[in-house]
Amino acid sequence: MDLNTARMKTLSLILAGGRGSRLKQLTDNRSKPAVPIAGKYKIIDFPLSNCINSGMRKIAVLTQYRSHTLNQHVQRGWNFLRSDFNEFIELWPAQQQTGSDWYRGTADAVYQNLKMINESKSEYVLILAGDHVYKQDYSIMLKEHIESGADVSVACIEVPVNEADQFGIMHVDESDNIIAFEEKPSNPPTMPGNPNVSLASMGIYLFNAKFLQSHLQVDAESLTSSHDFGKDLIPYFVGSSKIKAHHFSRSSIPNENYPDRAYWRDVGTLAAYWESNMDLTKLVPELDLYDEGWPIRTAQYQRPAAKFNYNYEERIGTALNSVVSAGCIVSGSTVEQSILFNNVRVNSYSHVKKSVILPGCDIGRHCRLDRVIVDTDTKIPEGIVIGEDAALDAERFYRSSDGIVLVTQEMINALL
Ligand code: ADQ
Ligand code: ADP
Repeated sequence: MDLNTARMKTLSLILAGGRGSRLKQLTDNRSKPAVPIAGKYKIIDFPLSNCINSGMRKIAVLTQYRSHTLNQHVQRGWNFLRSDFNEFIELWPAQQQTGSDWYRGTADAVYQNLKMINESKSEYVLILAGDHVYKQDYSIMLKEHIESGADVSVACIEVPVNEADQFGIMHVDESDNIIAFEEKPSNPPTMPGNPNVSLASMGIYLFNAKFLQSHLQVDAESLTSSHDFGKDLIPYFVGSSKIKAHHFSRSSIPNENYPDRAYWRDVGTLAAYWESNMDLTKLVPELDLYDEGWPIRTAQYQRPAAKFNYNYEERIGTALNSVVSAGCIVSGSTVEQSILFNNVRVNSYSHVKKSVILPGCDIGRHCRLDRVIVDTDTKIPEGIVIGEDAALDAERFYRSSDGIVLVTQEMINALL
């Protein structure tokens, strides 16, 4: 089968039902894939854009946890594919199709949709996480998968060993057959000859459709399984099926300024979330959002351009090394090394530094914010100082061990 036909016979499933509890109150009212990122996007825009750009245009988004804003985003921003060309992006919410359970785990989420998967008459099923930030050409992975004759391929990336306990960690032989796999090991094995790195699963799986189907059936009936790809199915396939590793470095979209680095972030914790946003304020960010060859799309709304009001007497009213999105007004205040999402107001005499301000926030006059994440639509009252007194921050807001402070409207209400 040529690659083009194979692409058309691939169904992409984006798992978007998980909460992502390590993001704390940021995921109280939304699932992790719906968390805003990089000024104007939501995390799910990355796998969705990758699918479109890779020519994989049969896409289903599997939702469950607090999915309202995610559904809204996908419906409003991603409804441009044409079913008469046999292309679609559909939302597949948990709907108890196979019994009275909601999705019990990632494998069960796919199992509960087997009927629709069969109806799509796909040869290949690409399973993606909805909560990673990266640029990947899945068609390169598909090509390798077909050429290798594997039942399933798992995308992998080298990670520092001190972070490896957050991932599924594998060993491969010289032909990239996976010969061992352990989900989130407390004592992660390292790569041969390199004690500092481990080979991690990216949670991206490419299956032959028939193989997937038969194993999901067995897994669904198992009483001991937690119905999770990483915990149950992938380890089971090692030694019993043809399971291959696909190295992300071969299919990641290169950034010409960082030719040796393949950018991939599982923005699992508040610190990781903060850092991946901060990266975009660097002179040359590792994630290139300006590459017209691999555009990241999102839901677009009508908004005016960003505006800056300078106070000539006091000499304040600028944004330095910052990303400022549409609809923002920075008025007589200083924004430094920060990201302002859409429709943010920063009022006079305030100083916002190294902070991530989500859409619709209003920072009152005379505020100082340093290393703060402010959740959507939060109104910070006049004169509040955040990020200078660790004990006070921890008392009033959420402060992570890395010193990043998260502020939500509920926390502000509790202060008033
Ligand atoms: P985790 O990231 O811990 O590990 P998980 O929390 O299960 O895996 O989430 C994977 C994806 O599935 C996420 O996009 C999440 O939103 C979604 N999801 C979770 N539960 C769901 C449910 N019940 N219904 C629908 N969607 C759901 C996995 C692998 C590791 C691998 C890492 C890489 O298990 O082996 O290393 O991903 O980040
Ligand atoms: P036991 O109870 O003896 O441990 P199970 O049938 O519950 O055996 O299987 C153990 C694990 O292996 C389960 O998590 C299940 O998901 C996985 N597993 C077993 N058989 C298959 C299969 N044919 N395909 C996929 N996964 C399987």
